[in-house]
This record gives sequence, C-alpha cells and structure tokens, in this order.
Amino acid sequence: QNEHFNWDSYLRETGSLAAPSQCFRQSKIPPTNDFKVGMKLEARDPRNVTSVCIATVIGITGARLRLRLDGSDNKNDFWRLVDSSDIQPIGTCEKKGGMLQPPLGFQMNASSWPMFLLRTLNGAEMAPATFFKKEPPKPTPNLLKIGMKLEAIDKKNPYLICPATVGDVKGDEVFITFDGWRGAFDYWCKYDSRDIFPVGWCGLTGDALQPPGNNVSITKSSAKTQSSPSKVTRRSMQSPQKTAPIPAQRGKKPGRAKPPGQTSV
Ligand code: MLY
Repeated sequence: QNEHFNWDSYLRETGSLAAPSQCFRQSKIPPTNDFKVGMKLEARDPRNVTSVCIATVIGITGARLRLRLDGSDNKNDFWRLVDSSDIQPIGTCEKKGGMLQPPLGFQMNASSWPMFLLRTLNGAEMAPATFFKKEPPKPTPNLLKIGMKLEAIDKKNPYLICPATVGDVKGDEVFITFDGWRGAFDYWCKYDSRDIFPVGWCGLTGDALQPPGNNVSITKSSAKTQSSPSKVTRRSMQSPQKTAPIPAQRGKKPGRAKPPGQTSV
C-alpha cells in the first residue's frame, strides 16, 4: 500500500510514542469485511440520526463501507466500520417495531416513499447478518495522553485516515491534530470515538493511510514533555533516493485524490 510512509521510522524520527491499542474503542484484531459493492442494509441517517434508512454499499475500504442512502443523492456518502452500531441487516428495524424512513433530502415526493421502498428492496441483494460485527466495548478510563500518535479520520474528508497526534485531553474529550497540517482539520472528540484508531490500523485492514502533510514537527521528547518543536520538512522523512522536491502547494498531491462526487475542502 503506502510505500512512502512508515510508522516505525516516523515514530523514531519524531521521537514520539504510539497510543496503546487499549486506548481505543476498536477491536484489537480488526473485523473482517465480507461486504460486497451493491449489497443493501439498514443505516442510521447521519444527517437525521433518529431515522433508520436503506443504504447501499458503494465501496469497500479496509474494515469500512462507503454507504449511500437509497433515494438520496451521490453527494452525501458516508463511511462506517463493519462493526458500527449505525448499521444492521435489512429487517432489523421492522423486527423492533420501527419503520424505515426516507433519507433527509429524499429526491422524490414524500408520498412516493412507500412505493420507492418496495421497489428498492425488491430483488435487492441484502447483506447477510453474519457480515455485521458486534461493536467493541468502550475502554475505560480515557488512557490517551498528549503527544501520543494515532490514526484518525479527517472529518472534513471522511474517506481519509491520517497520521495524527493527541494535542490535548480534557476529561473524556481528546483533541485530534493532523500531522503536517496547519490545524484546519483538527477536532475534539470522545476518547471512545469510532473515528480514531491505533497506529497500524490501516496496515492491518488494508485501508489507505494518508502520508502526513508537509510540515511535520520533530520533537525528540514530544510524548513526554512540551519542549518547543522544531519544524522539519517532509523531505527529511524520506529515504535519500526519494528526495525529489515536494511542491508546496496543496490540493494536487498524488494520493489525495477524491472519489467522484466529493467536494474539495
Ligand atoms: N482538500 C484538501 C484535503 C486535505 C486533507 C487534509 N487532511 C489529510 C488532514 C486537499 O486536497 O489538500
């Protein structure tokens, strides 16, 4: 997969520590992804979390599914782990006495929803119940510490998983900062968020780990003390034969390509 980024040498060069896997609400052995493109399932509508909708698997990436709600447009795809509690087999909602809802922004007249639902499910390939894995339990307490490295979803570009650092901790909240990026993508989340993973997660699942941005700070003791970091360009992170100058401009880097239908951030 990623020949240009290697966690072991990166941790060594940055003098930092990987957050131990017990810090995360992720299974130690990532769940297997048996889903196939085209399969249908039930998913909580990310834009209207009280609704359970029909979704189609549009893509497979590591232990995650790229999902699109049936009756929605192609601009609101979302990604879920196969052990996410936001997804379930078709029939689960009805079994629990609930009703499947049209997605927010249903493209047709609301009155046509019942017929649309019948048609979308007729002859559909439904993902078998065995493909859905149980969500791992929350670890307690919050063991994440400032300076620890991890892999985190870029919430502005949620198909991307990137090298990140714990920038701050306040109780159960952790501040996720993206290595080599200037802060525009940083966010606070709960330590048990499903959007953060231990170092090595992408390597195990086969998901694509993004390389860090251009301004990686090297702090020999960043995981222990808060000494002033020195800025080092990405060039120093690479082996000598790969030291071609990296253009400073963003947005056109190889490996940062977006799937179709996504807006650039
Ligand atoms: N639209 C931006 C995406 C940047 C992603 C930053 N993440 C990896 C923290 C670009 O193309 O540069």
